[in-house]
Amino acid sequence: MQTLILAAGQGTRMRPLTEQRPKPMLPVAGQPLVAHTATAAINAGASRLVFVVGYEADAVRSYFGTEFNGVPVEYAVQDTQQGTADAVRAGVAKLADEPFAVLNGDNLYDSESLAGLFECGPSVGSYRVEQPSAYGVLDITDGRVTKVVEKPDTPPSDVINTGAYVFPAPAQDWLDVEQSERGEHELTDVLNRACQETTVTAVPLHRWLDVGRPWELLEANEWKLDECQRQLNGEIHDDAKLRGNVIVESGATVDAGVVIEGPAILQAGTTVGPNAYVRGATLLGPDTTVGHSVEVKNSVLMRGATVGHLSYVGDSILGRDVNFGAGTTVANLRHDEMPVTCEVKGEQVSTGRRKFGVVCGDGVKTGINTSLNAGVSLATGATTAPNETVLRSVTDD
Ligand code: TTP
Repeated sequence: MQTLILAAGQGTRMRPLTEQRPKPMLPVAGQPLVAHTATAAINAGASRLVFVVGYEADAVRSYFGTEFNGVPVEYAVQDTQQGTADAVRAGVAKLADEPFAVLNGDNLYDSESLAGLFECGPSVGSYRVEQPSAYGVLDITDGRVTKVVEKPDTPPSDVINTGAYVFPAPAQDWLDVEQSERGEHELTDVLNRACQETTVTAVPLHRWLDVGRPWELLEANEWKLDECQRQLNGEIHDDAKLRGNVIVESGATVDAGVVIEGPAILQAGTTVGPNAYVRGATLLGPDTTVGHSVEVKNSVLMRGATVGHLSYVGDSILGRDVNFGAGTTVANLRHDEMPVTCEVKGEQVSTGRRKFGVVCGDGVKTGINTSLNAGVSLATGATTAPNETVLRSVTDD
């Protein structure tokens, strides 16, 4: 199945983490998010991948090159991000006149379900949710999709569109759809046309995750870290205790007195300890440092991030080269135990999580004894003074 992977979006809801890189290249269990999408597609039978790239396109190109896991890779460029139908229109120029699959490059899918989708003819991956009104909802009669309705007040079902499709070959000529109310050319309008022209089947996916907002990056890491198998290749002190599925890559160092409870990955160049505690689903990216008396729980530290001494980091994402001064402490729980909120495009949004810490853009530096409140987001390059307490997000403005 020739497969288009949409990876051109600007990822504005994921800022500040997407200021220097496209969202599909954010790290998930030691690989870019979209590498998991591509792997699932290949395992499901993708014979050829075409990435539609745009925003920060070179990052995608240089990671995948011309072949990925034995499957040829090509690229199509979407110059301005005018919506998913527009992205597919850019991509079909690279396709043969045959049926084609489309996947969102910022979504995680399980391979088995995608295999079912690829075998099903015209189809859309579906997923049951408790509150469908926030999604594109599928109207289904006898297993056949009759239409998809965007964010309806009265949803026709509790089954939603996952952004995974198989279109018939003629759909390559159906992409010239009108702009929607939000000013984009939407692939769901093409799906609606397909529902009129042919039989479109809803294929339930076992597992699916849309990674649009920062806490969903933690969820993606929780999912994929959970699938990792223990593998100890780095330099590990005899006095360190590594429990469960922990991966220590060659070139990573674990010093005396360290306790690591998996799942966790320590990528090459990482040093942990002495006397540090790493737990939960944690990704310590390449060249990161977790020093003496530091606890890191259920977090993602991107390349070069440093938490040197006497600090707590929980349920958080630290961008590239972030540096936490000694004694920096992250809050990840509200006193009222309500879900933590986080700023997304200027608005406070519920993360739905009882535990959520902070989001730090690349190059953030905290002064010693900084306290960061739960849900705070710090803009790229933001700094704090010693003893500062940060209660609200710091944006570029
Ligand atoms: P979205 O998540 O809707 O858009 P986005 O990735 O730009 O993020 P945000 O809304 O936070 O700004 O996109 C769904 C998928 O489609 C995703 O994989 C990116 C891709 N896409 C394109 O390739 N081109 C586009 O013009 C748009 C809007 C999305």
